[in-house]
Amino acid sequence: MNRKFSTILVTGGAGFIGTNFIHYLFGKAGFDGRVVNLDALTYAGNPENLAAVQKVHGGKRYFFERGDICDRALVEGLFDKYEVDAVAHFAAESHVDRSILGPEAFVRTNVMGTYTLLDVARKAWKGRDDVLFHHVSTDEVFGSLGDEGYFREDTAYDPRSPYSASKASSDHLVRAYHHTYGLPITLTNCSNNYGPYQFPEKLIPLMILNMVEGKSLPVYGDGKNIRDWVFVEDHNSAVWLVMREGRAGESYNIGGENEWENIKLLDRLMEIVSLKAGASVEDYRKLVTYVKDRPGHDRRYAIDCSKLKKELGWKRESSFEAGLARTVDWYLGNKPWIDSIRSGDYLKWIEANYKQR
Ligand code: NAD
Ligand code: TDX
Repeated sequence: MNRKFSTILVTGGAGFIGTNFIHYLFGKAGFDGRVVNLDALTYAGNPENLAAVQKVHGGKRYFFERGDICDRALVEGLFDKYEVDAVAHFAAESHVDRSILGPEAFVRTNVMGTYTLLDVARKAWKGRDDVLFHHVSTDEVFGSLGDEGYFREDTAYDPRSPYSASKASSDHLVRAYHHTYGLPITLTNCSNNYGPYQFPEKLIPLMILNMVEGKSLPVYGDGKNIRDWVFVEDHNSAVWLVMREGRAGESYNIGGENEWENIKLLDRLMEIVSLKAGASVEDYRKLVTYVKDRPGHDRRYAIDCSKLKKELGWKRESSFEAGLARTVDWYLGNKPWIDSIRSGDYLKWIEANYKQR
């Protein structure tokens, strides 16, 4: 299998992982076709992330389209206008805490949005087999582990938060479109990502920024929940590999084989940030505050990604130390990005830089 695509519709390409994916496509992946980035620009999307790509490839090989994946007419129009032959579907509401406070947006975007994309793709592609719908999903669909064991591709789904339930639902729809209509699909379920451009509501960027700003470092519950961390570029190299080489209808787990208790990860992060920022680690430690636990907080995630490694030969490039160092450097060196994503100024920026639909 060696699929070739001429126009990839990347949904959610102005968010954290989608941004990194588009940089990866035009960079290390050496993709030579066109990328259409469809993003609604919710609080989590910032098209300025792709200013460098826009400058070099804008209007030729890179096209930004602001819009909602639930807008069927819009999505149909894009398939038609750009002759899309692959979808890399990243767009989602992605933050578990927000899903607890307001599940509706999660059901709308993650379930209805995925359905809309699938249904438009099915009708536009009319049984073609030289096309692909790739769905980016999460390990959270599998639920929570005890001290032992790993999530495998055949682990039963057991989502526990509104976020993971909405992602599980989207995964089922993607598989159903393959089994029922023969839509060529691939699916990946990945563990926790970290790296540049992640919205500072997620654990690692939130903690880095709170340290340098002298704010409290909120640890949920006893701090002993475990996550498996993977550098975003390694996630994206796996997504791209699965898109080109993965068997249609299959899902592949992606992980860092890198489990950390939250409190131990925070401890390591405090050491790295204090060294790089020239601050005292003792002062950072005083900021650590145990707070009320997240309702339904999953205890442990851990991924078995042997299928991806054995079948497709995937390898991670980044060690955790190197990835964390790059991430800390990026957040310490990109204050304007942080100010703009927090203030929403990027909306003014896109009005100045892009023609609105
Ligand atoms: P993110 O929240 O940073 O970005 C999501 C992007 O989707 C934003 O740019 C947002 O504007 C856009 N979007 C939201 N609703 C939309 C809509 N209705 N129409 C069009 N665009 C919309 O998320 P992320 O962390 O980059 O996650 C990307 C994907 O990867 C998600 O599907 C998520 O479930 C999955 N995932 C994330 C992680 C992680 O650790 N962050 C791990 C595994 C899987
Ligand atoms: O302030 C915090 N304090 C804290 O203790 C935050 C924001 C988080 N936590 C804990 C909760 C989790 O155990 O840290 C861990 C990581 O939390 P998040 O960064 O919110 O990630 P998580 O809930 O694990 O989900 C992430 O990984 C899987 C992404 O947000 C999802 O989109 C992805 O699917």
